[in-house]
Amino acid sequence: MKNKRISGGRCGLRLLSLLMIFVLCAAALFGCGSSYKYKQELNIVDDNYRNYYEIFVYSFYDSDGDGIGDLNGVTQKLDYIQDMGFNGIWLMPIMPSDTYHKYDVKNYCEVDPKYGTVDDFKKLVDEAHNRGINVIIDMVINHTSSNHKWFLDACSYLRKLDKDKEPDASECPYVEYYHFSKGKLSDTYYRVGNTDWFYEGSFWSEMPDLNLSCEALVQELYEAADFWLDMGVDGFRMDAAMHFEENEPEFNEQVLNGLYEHCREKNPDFYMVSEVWAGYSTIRDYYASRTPSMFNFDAGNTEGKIIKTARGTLRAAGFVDAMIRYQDDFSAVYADYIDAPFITNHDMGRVSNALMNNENDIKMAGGLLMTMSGSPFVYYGEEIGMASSGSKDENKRLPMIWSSDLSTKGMTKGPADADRNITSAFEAVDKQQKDKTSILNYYKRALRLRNENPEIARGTIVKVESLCDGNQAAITKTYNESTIGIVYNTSDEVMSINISGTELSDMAIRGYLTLNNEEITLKDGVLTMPAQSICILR
Ligand SMILES: [Ca+2]
Ligand SMILES: [Ca+2]
Repeated sequence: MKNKRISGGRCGLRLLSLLMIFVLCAAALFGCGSSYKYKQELNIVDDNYRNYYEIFVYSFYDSDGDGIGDLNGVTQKLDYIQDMGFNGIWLMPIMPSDTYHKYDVKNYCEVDPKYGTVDDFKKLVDEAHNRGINVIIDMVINHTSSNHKWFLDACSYLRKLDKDKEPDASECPYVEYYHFSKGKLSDTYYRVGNTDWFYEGSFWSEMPDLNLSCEALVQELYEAADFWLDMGVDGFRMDAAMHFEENEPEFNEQVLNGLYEHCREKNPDFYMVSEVWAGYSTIRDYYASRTPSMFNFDAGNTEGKIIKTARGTLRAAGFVDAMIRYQDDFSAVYADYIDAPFITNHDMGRVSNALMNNENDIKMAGGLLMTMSGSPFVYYGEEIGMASSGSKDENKRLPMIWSSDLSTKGMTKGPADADRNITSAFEAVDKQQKDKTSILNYYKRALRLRNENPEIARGTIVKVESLCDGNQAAITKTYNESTIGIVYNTSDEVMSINISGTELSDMAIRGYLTLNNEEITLKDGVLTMPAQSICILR
């Protein structure tokens, strides 16, 4: 009866407000993020602890419509990269090469024409620096392309050389740049034409190995480094560092250190991260090179500690123990080390595949990575749970999915030999940006937490013993006399964790990561943590 007296207009208003209340209640119930009240001021320290984004330029963003990603495309996406919270990018090789992946260089002082020009690169570096983003590039010095002028000249010299004569470097200096030998020294040696000469190609016949004990070659590589440093490059990612000379780690460490110190003369803030894809103790030992970072293949890869913890086969307490072991072991070899953890990279199946497209586990993996010490590296597409397929390399390097509409500007066509019709289980960037509970927005909050709390990357870890048990674990991290707490619940259940009487008891919630933005509360010393959640306290 009452309703009859209300005019149509007011009735509409009341319905509207009821609807709004319903929407708000639903949002609160399903945790749509409206309740997060812990956004802090940014506190980004300008040093070599950074949040890196690994970019395969070819598959990232195409600026000129030829279907191949390029440097101008990366420049156009710097706002996206910055908005996500990254303050460093690693560009996979950009130097001229005949392969799509470009890990076989033809000229160390040029940009591959498919990617753009030297001027495009300078512009990219300047625009990145304007946004506080450092740029590091892949430096591939274990081998060159078989079409590098050095190798072509050396081979043509050897072809003309009399059978009974030894090569003379004063006639052709490049014969000393590679590992040439009379006779096939191993399975990875290949014949030069129809001569008696062979060369080492440890990865592939078309990637001849360089001889890094040749002083003239090393000087040329230093000059190449100067070329990139002069354009403002902030660091190098050193490819295949343990293969410079097989089974000669001390020599390889000297090569790394020599280049690092050379670059530091020009830029004292120069950064270097090296690929030593090996077991844990080998990675640790390479810190004897006294260069900043080794990729942490113990934490990363599809069977690494991060993915295992996200999957639940390693528990939170075990994950924390691993983090402390990294800290103790790496610092014992090199006090100034910066750990370089990652989940996967361009050589591995993607995290979405390793975790069977389980969105919760994918988020958990991102959260674990983003609370680790050092400089985390995120492979492009990880932030949207992009798919890979099988063991074929091309299928690990598919086009970044900016939109589900493939005709959208900037979409690349990807490597020619990649399988078609590999579908991602998750939405494209444009949709995930609008969805508060997407993987992308989870990463964004995780990166934000790092950018609010410099202790996460730089702090010295101490375990809170009494809170470490199975799927729950807690640590403190202290940097510049400021201490934060990090508490993990890696289980599928809500946990009540009593922090009173521990090192965390005087702390308050500073921020958190939950699967779908559910709240974490701290009441009377008890943290209530939803399934697979991480809480930062201070
Ligand atoms: Ca292009
Ligand atoms: Ca080698």
